[in-house]
Amino acid sequence: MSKLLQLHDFGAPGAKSFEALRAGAAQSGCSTTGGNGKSGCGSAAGQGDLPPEIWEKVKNHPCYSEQAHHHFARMHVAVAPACNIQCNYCNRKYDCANESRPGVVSEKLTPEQAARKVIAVASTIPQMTVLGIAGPGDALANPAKTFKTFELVTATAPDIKLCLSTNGLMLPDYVEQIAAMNVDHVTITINMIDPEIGAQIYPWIFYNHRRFTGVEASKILSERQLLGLEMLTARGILVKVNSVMIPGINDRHLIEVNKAVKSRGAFLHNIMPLISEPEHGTVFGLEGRRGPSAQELKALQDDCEGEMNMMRHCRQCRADAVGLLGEDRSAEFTTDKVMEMEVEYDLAARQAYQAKVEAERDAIALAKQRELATLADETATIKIQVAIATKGGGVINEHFGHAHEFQIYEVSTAGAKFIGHRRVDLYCEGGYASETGIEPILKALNDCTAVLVAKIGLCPKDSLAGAGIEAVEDYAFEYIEQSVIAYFKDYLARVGKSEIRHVARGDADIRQGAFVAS
Ligand code: CLF
Ligand code: SF4
Repeated sequence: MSKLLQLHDFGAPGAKSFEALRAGAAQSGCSTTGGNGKSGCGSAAGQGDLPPEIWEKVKNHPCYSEQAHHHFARMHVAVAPACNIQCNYCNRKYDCANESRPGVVSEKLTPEQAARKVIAVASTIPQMTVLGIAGPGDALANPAKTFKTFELVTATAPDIKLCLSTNGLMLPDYVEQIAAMNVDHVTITINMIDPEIGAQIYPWIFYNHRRFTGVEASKILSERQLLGLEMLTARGILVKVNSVMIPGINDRHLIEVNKAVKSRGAFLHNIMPLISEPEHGTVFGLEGRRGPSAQELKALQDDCEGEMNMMRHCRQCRADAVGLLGEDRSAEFTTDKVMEMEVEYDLAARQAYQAKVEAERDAIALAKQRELATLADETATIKIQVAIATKGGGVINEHFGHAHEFQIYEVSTAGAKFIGHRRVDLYCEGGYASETGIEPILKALNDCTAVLVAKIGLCPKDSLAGAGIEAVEDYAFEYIEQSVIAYFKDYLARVGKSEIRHVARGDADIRQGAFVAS
C-alpha cells in the first residue's frame, strides 16, 4: 500500500519532475570541473552532479550510472518473444538486437518462471538491483507478459528497480501503466528522426492491425517514439535512448537524434555500434555493411556529449543476461536449476551488502580525487587511453590472459574517464595461449598506450611492447581510476625526462564475430 502511494506521488505528471530531468540531462556540459576529479558529464555523473531525486534513481542502476556498473548487477528475463517491427540489423531467430549482441538466443520464460528466477538470483547475488525486460522481442509488443512479470516481482522484492526496453511503437499506449507500476527506467531505441533515413533501417512495422512499409512506416514509428518519450519524461520517468550507429546510414544523423531526444527530456543517450556479420543472417550482415571502428564510435559519442549525458559502458546484453555488465551468469540460473534452488529473499542482507558497496564506492571516489589533485600543477596537453583488466568492483583484479574484455579509460590532466570496453577472446585457455593468439587483442587495444593488469606473462608482455603498448602490473588490486591517473603522472614524468617518447596511437577494432554468453 505504501509503495502504491509513493508511486502515485511520484508518477503524477508535473513540471517539477520534468524540469529535474532536464537538469539531469543538461548536467553534462561535458566539462570536468577543474582538478577535483568530479565529472559533470555523462553517465559518469556522480552524487554531487545530479539533483538528489535523480541520484536516488540512478545510483544503483548499472546502466544509468557508469560508477554503479562496477558494483551493481542487472538481470533480464526473456518473457517477451514477439516483435511488431523489423530492423535490418535483426534476425528474429535471435534476441532483439536493440539491446543484445546479435546471434544470441535466450531461454524464453513465462511470467511465473521469470518471477521465480528473479527471486532466486536476488537471493544469490545481493548486488543485483535491477530487473530489465529487453526481449527477446519487444517488451511492449508483449504487454501482458511484461507487466505480469513486474507485478509478481514487485510483490516479493519491492527493492528491485524495474526497467524495460522498447522500440517505442506501442509506448504511448502503455505510459500510464508503466507509471502505475513504478517502472522508473525505460529505454527507447531511436535510430532516426528522419523517415527517409528510417526507411533504410526498417522495412516494415505492424501497427493498428496493418502492415506499413517504407517512409510511411518510419514516420509512424518516429512519431510514436518521440511522443512516448515526451509522455514518460513528463511523468518523471528516466528515459535512456539507445541508437545503433550504422555507418553510411545514420552515423552523422545521430547528432540530430541526440538533439531531438535531449530537448524532450531524455536522461541518457547510448550510441551502440552496429554489429553485423553475415552468419547472423541479418539484412545488413548479408549485404556486408560494416560496423564502426572504436575511434569512429568514440568521435560520434564525443560530438554528442556536449549535448547530453552519454552512456559508454553498454555491453549489448542478451535478453536473459544475469550479473555485472561485462559478465554473464545466466548459465547458473537456467529454469531447471532455478526450480531446484532453495530460495529465501532476505531484504536486510541485501541492504547490508549494498551499504558496504556504497562505502567502497565513496572510498574509490576519494582516492581518485586525491590522485587527481597531485596533477593540479601539470600543464601538459597530452591525452592517452589506457586499458584495464578487471573482474569488477572498480579494481584492477584480472590477469591479462583471463580477461574477456578490457575497460578503456581516457586520461589527461582533467582526469580519467571511462570511454568504452573491448571484448576479446581469452588469451589464456587452461594454461595455454589461445588458438587465435594475441593478434585480435592487439587490434582491440591498438588505440591504447598501456594496459594495467593484475598479472601478465612475459610472452604477451613482449608482444604488447612490440605493438607499442606497455603492460603494467604495478597497480595490481588497486582502484582503477586512481591507478590510471597515477600511471599517467608517471608517463608524463618519463616523457618529460625523455625516457620515452609520446606517440599518438591509431584506431582499434570493435569485436565482431562469434558471440558468447559472457
Ligand atoms: Fe537491461 Fe537495458 Fe534496463 Fe540495463 S541493459 S533493460 S537499461 S537493465 Fe544496459 Fe545491457 Fe546496454 Fe541495455 S548494458 S544492453 S543499456
Ligand atoms: Fe529485432 Fe528488436 Fe528490431 Fe524487433 S525491435 S526487429 S526484436 S532488433
